[in-house]
Amino acid sequence: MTVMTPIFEGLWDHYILWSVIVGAIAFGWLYHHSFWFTSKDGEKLPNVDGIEVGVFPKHNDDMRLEVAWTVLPFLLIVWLTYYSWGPLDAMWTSAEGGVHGYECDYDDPEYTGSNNVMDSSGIISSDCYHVIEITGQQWFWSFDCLELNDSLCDTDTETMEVYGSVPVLSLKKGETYFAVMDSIDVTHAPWFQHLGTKEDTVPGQQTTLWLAISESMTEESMILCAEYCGDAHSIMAAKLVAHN
Ligand SMILES: [Cu+2]
Repeated sequence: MTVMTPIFEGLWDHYILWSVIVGAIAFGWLYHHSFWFTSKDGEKLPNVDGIEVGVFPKHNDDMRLEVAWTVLPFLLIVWLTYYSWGPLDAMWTSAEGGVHGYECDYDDPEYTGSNNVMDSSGIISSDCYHVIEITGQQWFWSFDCLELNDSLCDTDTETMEVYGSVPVLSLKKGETYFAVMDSIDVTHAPWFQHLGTKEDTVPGQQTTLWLAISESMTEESMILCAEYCGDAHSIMAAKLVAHN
């Protein structure tokens, strides 16, 4: 399974790289010290910390070390925040003139759809977007295409192995959708696997999620629930179809 949104692949690789570097330092240090400072059988070591039974050990610290392991991780966190800023900003862009513009005006004679395009960093931008609704409920998803015509948005049901009867949401490639979401019972979260995005649906509160269906999107992908919501949570599935 691949994530079809290159911004996440870039983020993933970058975070994995830093995890490996930090892991190598932390575990290298740990193993080095574990073996280096092991006493041999019968060896008598000098009591550098002046450890005595019943007496609190002498404080033995190193200011440079304390500063280093506070400042370096802090700088790394600042860097990773900076690095994630662009992708996160694109994921949570405004519905009022953000990277996807404004809601499409279907009466505008110049309207030709979202015409979304992906830049070299994987960020998708659009001329305009379409609004749909997603409702979470124990234990199924409901999709509402609102006023959109069938070629832009369509719903259906289908029987899938393991999951049984699941709803199908069919969206058009090159178009960008703004899902306005709600839940009628507990918290759920649709996870659009190939888009690599998920967002909570919360009872009594509206949340939103951008669904930018790029030309490179896989034809069929899964939507699962990513927030534990009770007995049938694991089979609370749906299918996303990206059509031409
Ligand atoms: Cu759920």
